[in-house]
Amino acid sequence: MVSPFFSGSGRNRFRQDPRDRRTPLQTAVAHVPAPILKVIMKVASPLRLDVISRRGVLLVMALLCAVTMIPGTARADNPIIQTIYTADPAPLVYNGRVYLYTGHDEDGSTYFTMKDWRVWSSADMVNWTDHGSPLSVATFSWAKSDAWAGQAIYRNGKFYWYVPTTNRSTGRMAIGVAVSTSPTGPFTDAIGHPLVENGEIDPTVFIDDNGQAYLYWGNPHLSYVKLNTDMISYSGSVTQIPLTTAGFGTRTGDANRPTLFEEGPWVYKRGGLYYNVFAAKCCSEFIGYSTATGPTGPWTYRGTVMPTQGSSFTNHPGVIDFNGGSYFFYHNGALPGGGGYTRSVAVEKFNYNADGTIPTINMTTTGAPQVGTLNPYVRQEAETVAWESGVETEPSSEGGMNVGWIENGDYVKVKGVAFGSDATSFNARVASATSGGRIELHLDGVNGALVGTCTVPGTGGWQTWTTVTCPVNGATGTHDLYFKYTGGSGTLFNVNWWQFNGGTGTGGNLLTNGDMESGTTGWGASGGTLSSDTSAVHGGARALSITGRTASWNGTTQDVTAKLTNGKSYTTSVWVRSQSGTPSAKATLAVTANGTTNYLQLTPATTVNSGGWTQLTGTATVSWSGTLTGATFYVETAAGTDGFSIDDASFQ
Ligand code: FUB
Repeated sequence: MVSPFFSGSGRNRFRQDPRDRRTPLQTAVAHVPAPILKVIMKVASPLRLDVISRRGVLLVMALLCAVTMIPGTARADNPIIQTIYTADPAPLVYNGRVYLYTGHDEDGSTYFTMKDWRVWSSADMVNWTDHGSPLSVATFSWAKSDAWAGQAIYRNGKFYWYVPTTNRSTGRMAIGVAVSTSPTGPFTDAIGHPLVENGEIDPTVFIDDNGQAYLYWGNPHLSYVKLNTDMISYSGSVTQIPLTTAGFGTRTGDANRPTLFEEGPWVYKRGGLYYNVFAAKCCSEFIGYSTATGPTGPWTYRGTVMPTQGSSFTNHPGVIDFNGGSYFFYHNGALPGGGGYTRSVAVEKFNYNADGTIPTINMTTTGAPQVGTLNPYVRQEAETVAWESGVETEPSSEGGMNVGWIENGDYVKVKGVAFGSDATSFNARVASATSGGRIELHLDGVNGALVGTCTVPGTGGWQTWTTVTCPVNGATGTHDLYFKYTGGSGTLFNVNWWQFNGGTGTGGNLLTNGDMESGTTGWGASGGTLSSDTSAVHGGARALSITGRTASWNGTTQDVTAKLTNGKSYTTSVWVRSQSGTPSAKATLAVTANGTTNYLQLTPATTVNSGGWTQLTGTATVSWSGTLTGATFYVETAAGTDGFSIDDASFQ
């Protein structure tokens, strides 16, 4: 638990004042002057015989470089994850969301003590949903330790996650590959043995425009193999990329490492140019980059992306384009208790220069601006967080994660919540093994305007869930929303999800029973058979399934005729899961006016699968001429007749 403002003790053994985290040695060396550190680094450098021994050297250095905490004052939203320490970011854009794959530094680590990998996602770059840990060292029966820096990629309906971990039988670092049909897992070992092994680390994966996939990795060398289209085997031999000073810059003072390349390559292609962004010149590292006209070089060193900054002696790049912007992910030691082995992932937005070069990017506490707003009228996960104080997350018995270890005064901030003009009530899914407490709804600050208070009762268990409702007054426009949790002493309650409600037709969800918790109420089928499904749900206890479809337009339907406003823009969100296959699903509105029916596509057709839930989302303006006589909301497929399920739908 690394939240900056908590106090007291709960059932979490990690809950402690972060100011108490430093060991006496760390405290003693926290202010070692920089020139002395440089001397230590020079002495340590020749000892670096291989990656593993390098880590030993770094252990000494890290103790000497241990940092002091950041005082608990109000701050912006970088680092983007605060509930645990995270490292080695690997972002992936998929279906309109950014999925962020990270490592996980254990609390209080004094080495790279990393047992599992984590997944987070965001549609707006500021509110990040915790998807927990779908992959760990234990997933690989042949691995013994070290969940270090990996990267995931999507191909042919599956997600492949390449990770470095230590092979028990050889004692060397090897690259494993895990696979899942969902970006959030669970992931399984795809082949039951290392994909490649040469004692080196930090895989990055890239698929070129012609379909050829490449896996690169290395420290101290930089190697690649050509992956086959199955993504779990390769052709040809492992090839070393020549580390020339022209390609990777010049390092002085280390005869064994004449170039700046250290580790953490991130290879991608943009505008016909191949980029290799990497951690440079240990230690402390900065981020440098090289470019090439082909995927295997020859590379030309282009300079610094992010200078050495902050209190982590490693850094690690991840670069994406998302929603028209470019984003640079990295890690630092900026959270309380943070440092070289207790790192945190952060992100900055940037613009490429006109010639394709990358500008110098500095670490900030502000982070990236929000893309759009967050919709409070659809079910939102409690573990979707822009910033938090004092809470943690854990797997929920209802699926996904829940927020827990809540104590009096803890809070969660959700950024840029678009209430519009008519929030009238608030629902939250809660559980408490004690006597509960209250959820206060504040705008724009933890002590900002109070627009509602929900009482949470004891429910008899931390995973015994009930839904509470309370009235809301004054939540209009767009605001940062603070859930301030209050109550007595000790741990109060858990929260799984929340949702605001508003008046229909003016901003609230037009769909009846959008969360499917009332069975098939409100819903129909345009062919096929409808049923309320408890076997696989996106949230709550029920989803809605349709089977026996004989045409792609056979789908789940709901009449919204009486609820529409001519010329109004409506936003759709619905979670879909196929029962077989990977059909393309979409939401459509059939609008009948003056005897003519027009079909308006509400969301892009999006590939869904049977391994997990995929969100369809889009915004469209609904208009008609003459008298409206019918309007039907459909979820259907672009082709095929696979059965599918929907859950947590909104149209507003
Ligand atoms: O997180 C463990 C190691 O530290 C990674 O594999 C390297 O890139 C460095 O960040």
